[in-house]
Amino acid sequence: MSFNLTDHPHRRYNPLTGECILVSPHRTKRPWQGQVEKSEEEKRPEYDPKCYLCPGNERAGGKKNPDYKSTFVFTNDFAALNQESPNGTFEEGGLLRANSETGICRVVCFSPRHDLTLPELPVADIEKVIELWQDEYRTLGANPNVNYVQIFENKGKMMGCSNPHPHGQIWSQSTVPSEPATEGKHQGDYYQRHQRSLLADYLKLELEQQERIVLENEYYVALVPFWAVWPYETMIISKRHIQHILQFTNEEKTAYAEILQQLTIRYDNLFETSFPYSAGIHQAPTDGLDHMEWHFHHHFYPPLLRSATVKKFMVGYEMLGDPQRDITAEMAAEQLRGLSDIHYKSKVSEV
Ligand code: H2U
Ligand code: ZN
Repeated sequence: MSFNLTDHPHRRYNPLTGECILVSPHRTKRPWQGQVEKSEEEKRPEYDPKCYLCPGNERAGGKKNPDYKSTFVFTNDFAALNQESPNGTFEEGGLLRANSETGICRVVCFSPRHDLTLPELPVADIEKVIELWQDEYRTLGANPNVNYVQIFENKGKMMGCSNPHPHGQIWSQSTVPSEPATEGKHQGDYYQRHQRSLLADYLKLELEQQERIVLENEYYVALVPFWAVWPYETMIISKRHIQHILQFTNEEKTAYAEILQQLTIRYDNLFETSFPYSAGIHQAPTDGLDHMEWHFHHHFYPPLLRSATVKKFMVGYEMLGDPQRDITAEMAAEQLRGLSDIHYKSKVSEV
């Protein structure tokens, strides 16, 4: 039998990072006798007097949230980075090295409603979140000490998220952190060699093959990348080669809100649970350069494997060798593609 990606163990290459992942599709034939259970859904109130993100409530340090009606952003009261810390370097024997780092960390509330999550928000409200991300990228990025703005969302208890109120974070800083720096380098090498965007060329291949596409609209594609590590890992990639979110047209902003909603609805429908993940935008640094090599995209890294409670462990060989997966990217994409685009909770309430 000749080698194929559906039956035989192989290593897949991630052109954005240069790393490899081990895929073992033959193992999906193993019998599974573990639990397949639904998680217990807690019913949350629209307003929780004890939530530090709800409108009108007090946060740590005594600051009071305004009675906000749509989105709300504030500087993190326990920020990992701040602007005031002193500048300096530490070096000993060439091996012990450190540099001071400054930055600004923000917390973004997606909605005043304590009981909703991104997939349950109307598209118009998700557009408001995108507009806030744009404002933050613009203003934080304009700060001469901020050279990179990382917009992200950490969702669900399983991911260590401290509060179910729909929110995300933004960490901005003077250095480009490792993940975007590596992706920037690989996109840069490709752009120099071909004068084309790495992700535009990748998207072209994916649209031809149609094997790993989950969703597509006029301006974006959501797909399980060929090199996905997490079982249901996805990426939203803009069809147009843009470097950052300030380049969206109005139509692109709406289409982005639509695909964000559609993708997260499918995620929730997969195991009929509020699907946990870490997700975030990768885009051009804000160091004043053009960065034509950069192509805007949004990563979703969800931990769940088999049910609302069974997650993938990144242990053993994966901590010491390479990440590994059994279900292929193609199988995961097929499963996500086949799900309803109506949220399971709204279906229940229709009955
Ligand atoms: P997580 O849910 O991902 O932990 O993010 C919530 C953030 O909110 C967290 O970084 C901040 C925490 O530092 N926070 C405040 O800024 N003020 C508070 O009163 C509580 C939490
Ligand atoms: Zn709340």
